[in-house]
Amino acid sequence: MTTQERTQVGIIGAGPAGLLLARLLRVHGIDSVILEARSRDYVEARIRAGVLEQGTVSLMEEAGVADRLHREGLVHDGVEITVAGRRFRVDFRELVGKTVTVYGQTEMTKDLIAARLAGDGPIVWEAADVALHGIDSEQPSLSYRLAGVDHTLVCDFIAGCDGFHGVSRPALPATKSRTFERTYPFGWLGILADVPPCSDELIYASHARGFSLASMRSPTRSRYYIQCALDERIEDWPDARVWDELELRLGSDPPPRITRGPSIEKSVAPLRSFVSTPMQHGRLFLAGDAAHIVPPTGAKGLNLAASDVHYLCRALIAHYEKRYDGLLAAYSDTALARVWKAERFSWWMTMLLHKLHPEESFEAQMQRAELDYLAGSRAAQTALAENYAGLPF
Ligand code: RFL
Ligand code: PHB
Repeated sequence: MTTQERTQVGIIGAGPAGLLLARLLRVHGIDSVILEARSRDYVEARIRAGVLEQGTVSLMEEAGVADRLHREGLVHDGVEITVAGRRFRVDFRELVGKTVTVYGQTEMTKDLIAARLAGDGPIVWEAADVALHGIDSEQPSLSYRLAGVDHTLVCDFIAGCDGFHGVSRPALPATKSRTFERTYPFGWLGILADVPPCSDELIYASHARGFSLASMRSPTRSRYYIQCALDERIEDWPDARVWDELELRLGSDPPPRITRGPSIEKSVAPLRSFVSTPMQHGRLFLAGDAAHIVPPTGAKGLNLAASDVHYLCRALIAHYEKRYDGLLAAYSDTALARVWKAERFSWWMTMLLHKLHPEESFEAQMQRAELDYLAGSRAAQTALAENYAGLPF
């Protein structure tokens, strides 16, 4: 038996891109159905990003889901950078008049799911075998299976918000798409612990033993990362070893006040830069990690998903409210112009701060010179601040 349903926009994926798009469309009276492969518990427990640009916060406001974000989010005016034990600060507010907000992607996801389920429309959890059909036609559709029953969802448009491993990007015709990729020869080992953060702001540290980052989720929850080998085994990193390594790499004068505690999550993630162009074909539009990946060093992944959603939503509103399709036709070019700049910034931050070259090599000297330049130049710090706090969209 096959059940057939209809909606205006069929959205694949209940990550931040899919959920934010659905919410913004609802605000403008446009219907959608979200198909999500995983369970609600799984999606709400996933630990990921933590830093929101002002533009992302504004979109959450526009979506009417920013109350808790404003209550609990931590507004940061800048970041600290430690180079071989010497610490300096980049002041976003002073240099570019902007701030960032520390609020977990997990919390943002929970807020968006709660709003959706309060009457916005369905999220089909654990939708199996989602497949796209007729993206070149005016009536594309999505098929999926739920609890053994086959369903078809007929829509006007499909939004592929299903992340890097989803089914949307492979549905673009191979002859018309092109991908660009760079992998890095290291990963990040991350831990989450219910201990107070070691500093009021994030600390990015470049050290002879490798990069590390001190971040946070709240005044009582810390998130730390260390550069590690790609094949690193979590079993080889008991908590005590992680804390010892963080103390060495984050060490500075005065030293940060690192409070140790049991980890509540520990994982290794590879670093990757990836862009698939174009981000649309026929009636299929990709947004977020489905179309591009950045290494986490610049804290851009979630924020890029948000800016894609902004452009796509604006284009769909123009279609439904004004019967104007120019913005839809330009979606990929518009989104990619911002994506490439964020790719460049994330690649640059990654290459600047990680241990990549032998100590005595020319490349290591270039890295030191660039870090020294950043530490002492207002112009260099302004460029970092402008990109980290987020280019306009
Ligand atoms: P997501 O979050 O991957 O969501 C995609 C959703 O689609 C579902 N899905 C499917 N559903 C139906 N059918 C299928 N066939 C499906 N295949 C997949 C998935 O289950 C999932 O629910 O993509 P989205 O929405 O584009 O959001 C992107 C962000 O999640 C990502 O860019 C950020 O988390 C990246 N990132 C960071 N971004 C920042 O802006 N600031 C940060 O500080 C930051 N830190 C990070 C990060 C990512 C990390 N990891 C683990 C990759 C730190 C880490 C460690
Ligand atoms: C995080 O808190 O998870 C985080 C913060 C900044 C980054 C990456 C990750 O650059």
